[in-house]
Amino acid sequence: PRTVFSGIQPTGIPHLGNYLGALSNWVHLQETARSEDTFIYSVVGLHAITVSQDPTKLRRDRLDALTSLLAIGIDPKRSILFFQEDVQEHTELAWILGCLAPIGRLNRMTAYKATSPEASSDERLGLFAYPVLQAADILAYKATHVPVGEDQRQHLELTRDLATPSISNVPPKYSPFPKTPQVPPTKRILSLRDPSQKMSKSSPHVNSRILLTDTSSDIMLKIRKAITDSNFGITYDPINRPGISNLLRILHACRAPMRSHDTALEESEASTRLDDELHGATMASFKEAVADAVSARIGPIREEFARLRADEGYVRQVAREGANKAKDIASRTVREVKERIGLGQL
Ligand code: AQP
Repeated sequence: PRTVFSGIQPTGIPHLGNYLGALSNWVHLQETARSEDTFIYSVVGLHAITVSQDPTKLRRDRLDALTSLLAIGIDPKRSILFFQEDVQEHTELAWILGCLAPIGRLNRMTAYKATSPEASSDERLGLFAYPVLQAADILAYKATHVPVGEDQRQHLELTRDLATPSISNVPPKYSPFPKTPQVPPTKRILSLRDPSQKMSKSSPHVNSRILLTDTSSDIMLKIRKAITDSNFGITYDPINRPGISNLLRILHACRAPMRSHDTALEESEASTRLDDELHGATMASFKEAVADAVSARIGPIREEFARLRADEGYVRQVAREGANKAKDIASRTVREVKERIGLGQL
């Protein structure tokens, strides 16, 4: 049986990069479930506070993140949906793993270096240590599958190493963690304003990202303004034409039926399939085609989000029930781990 775990930070409404890079795969996995599989999806507030957050905004963002997961099709009858901070075992296991994680290893994490290029003594411990919390998130459920974007590969490798008996023996009798982490080979979706950066919730440029709640006219405007280049024609060339190539990937992914990322964004497939249609297209007509495909994919999500937002009581109830189910599993793991290391109940 598979145990699938993944998380999203409550740092704003999820964008097209989150959706195409990770969240659509969460739904795909749920849709292809066998009866013995377990799906655990979390809104990870403890990760969000590794950078400064406004408490009022964070409260709103937490609810919006969980609402977004319901809106894209995560079904609380089939998947456990919860707020990470409601299950204390995450922090408890993170401390235990933190006592085993080598600092040198954390120092080499590229995601950390990107956030703090010039690490100083003012750097916050939580930001530095968050891959350890991420390892705890995964190991608390002994997850066998962790569908995340490719930017998370290094963190999954740390998780796998912290789970090996030679380092931690945590958790005991734990073997099914895959030798190579389950990262879809999806290329990241890039910022519409600066294709050298990934599309991100925290970029100050609102036109750099398409939100799952954007209207068709928002989408059209943002795609029209997307930075491309002035070369002739529409060709797929991620190195020399990153802006156009990003739009091509978006077009292809939004048109693809929901399916595994193993095939969804294959570059060669993307370029050959679209070549015929786009041969001779102008930049304006190309952008219009991209905007139409994005609107068609996101429209139903936006409508479902609006419906659920009017029913906050339901969303809170899903979170409460999810936290109880998650706690049942995570507390068993933490009990086993504490026994193992000599901290079991006397
Ligand atoms: N641009 C992207 N392309 C593909 N996948 C992406 N992910 C994030 N950005 C892209 C994947 O989305 C999942 C959830 O992301 P997260 O909420 O944990 O935050 P993040 O990775 O730090 O991404 P953001 O959206 O840019 O948030 P902020 O601005 O708050 O840091 C992850 O699986 C991630 O890989």
